Amino acid sequence: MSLGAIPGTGPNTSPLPVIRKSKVKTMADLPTDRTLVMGILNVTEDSFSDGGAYLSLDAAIDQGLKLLYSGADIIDVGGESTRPGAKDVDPELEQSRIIPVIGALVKAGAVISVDTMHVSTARAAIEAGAHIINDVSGLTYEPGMPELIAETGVPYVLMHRRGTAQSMVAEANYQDVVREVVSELRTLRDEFVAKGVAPEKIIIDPGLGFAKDAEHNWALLSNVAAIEELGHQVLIGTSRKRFLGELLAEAGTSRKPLERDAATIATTVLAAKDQVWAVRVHDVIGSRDAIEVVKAYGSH
Ligand code: PMM
Repeated sequence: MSLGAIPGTGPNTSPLPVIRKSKVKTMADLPTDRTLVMGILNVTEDSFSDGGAYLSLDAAIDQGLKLLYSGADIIDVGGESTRPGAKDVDPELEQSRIIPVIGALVKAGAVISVDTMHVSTARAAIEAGAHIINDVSGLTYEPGMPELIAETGVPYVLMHRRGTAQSMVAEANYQDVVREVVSELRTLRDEFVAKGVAPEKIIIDPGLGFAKDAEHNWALLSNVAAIEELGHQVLIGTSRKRFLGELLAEAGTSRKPLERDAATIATTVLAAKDQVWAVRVHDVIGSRDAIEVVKAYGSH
């Protein structure tokens, strides 16, 4: 679909239904009276639930527009799979996948976050109009990332992860996962602040599934308040993750990734009741609807 076909912007009629019309164009326009929904757009070969589906420019832009018209407040664009065991992607290839997509979606009025661990990609994405950097590297962040964030002043998602995509499964060892994750996030946060990043620009994410097994994920999800005590906006990503598949397993077989959206929506309800800033999901409509329910419930 071309940009000319965006509803209201050209002579063509969009084949995409507009579920929710968004007037948001910048971070400042984002609603503050409810949990936000970050829609996932993986322009990758091998992400666990949608790898390869949006690798062409047209398919990626189409999916981004679909997320936008479904009511995504933010679209998280990534060009490198982060799943356990995933191969590293060269930053140049990563940029060739995502920069044109970011440009098109910014033009369409989307607020964009960019899922990258690379300083050069983060810089190119910001130059292309991206609003937020979402860095899942955790304790292994690239040198220069705090300086870039301090220099540009863009909001930054600081996510907890131990090790790399190759090593993180073996690093899922904790005595007290909530206490240790909060403490490691505090240290990371302090490093970024010491290098000039404004504390209010830092969004904290406990990194469910990153060097965490199912028990660790449930402990963190049910103790979001301890993460919120760090004093930052909190982002939670549960969408279609393995711990939900394991919860719903039958006869020893995990529920398939594409059949985990109802469970994901249930976690959105829990996160929204805990007043997290945003949830990162594949199925935007379900989570937006759920958040409206939580908002109505909370106002009575
Ligand atoms: N999870 C994935 C990728 N990026 N970013 C943040 N901030 N938090 C997450 O939980 C997170 C992330 C893995 O999921 P995907 O492969 O479906 O994108």
